[in-house]
Amino acid sequence: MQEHNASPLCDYVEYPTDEMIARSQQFYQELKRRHTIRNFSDRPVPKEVIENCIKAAGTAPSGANHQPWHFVAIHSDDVKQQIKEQAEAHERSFYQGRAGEEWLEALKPLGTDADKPYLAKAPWLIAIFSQKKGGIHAEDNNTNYYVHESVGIATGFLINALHSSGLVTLTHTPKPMSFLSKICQRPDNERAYMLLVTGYPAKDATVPHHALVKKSLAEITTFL
Ligand code: IYR
Repeated sequence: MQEHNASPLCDYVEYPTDEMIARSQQFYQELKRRHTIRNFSDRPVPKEVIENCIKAAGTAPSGANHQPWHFVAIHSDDVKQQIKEQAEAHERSFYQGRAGEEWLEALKPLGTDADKPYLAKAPWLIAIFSQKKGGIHAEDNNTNYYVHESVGIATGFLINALHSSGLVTLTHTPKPMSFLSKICQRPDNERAYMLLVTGYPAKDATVPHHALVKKSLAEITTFL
């Protein structure tokens, strides 16, 4: 290996094999309880929870450790309302034909439509931005690498952290998403990646049957 500065790995934890198996099983059971939810309560969620979850997301691996992401945590009713109005306008044209027949058919079992009341109702919207240029320091302007992969992993960490804190999420990707850059006043080197709606579920929240169908281990895995 090339010479480089490094510290000893001092926070790794090893578990006895039995415990490792039990932990992996428990983790699977925990993640299995995560569902994408579209019925949110307006019950407030402390900012500290959102901060901790974003900190957890920020530990994700990334290309050259450039951490090519920025999270805009939106609590302001005014900003949420602006996002709702613009997202619904785009979604209306999407559902009225822009999506095409095959896509609309694929969405039918989820029951989605152009109305997005949760964008104004949920206590937090987290807009995730990817950065084409940046670097290990926030003020850098170097090339970033594997941006999509890196931001995808960080988003996965964030979803997991929010779930583990006892909140529910919706991964929302209005198409196009450029309006989010304007509303959130993000610079030119950033692209809106996803909008994560988060909060408590409404009392009558439902999960579409379609979303409960998960491929089996055999279907998603090959052991060689
Ligand atoms: N963005 C739209 C449509 C939509 C697309 C996919 I792919 C989904 O899995 C769910 C919805 C909307 O939010 O309604």
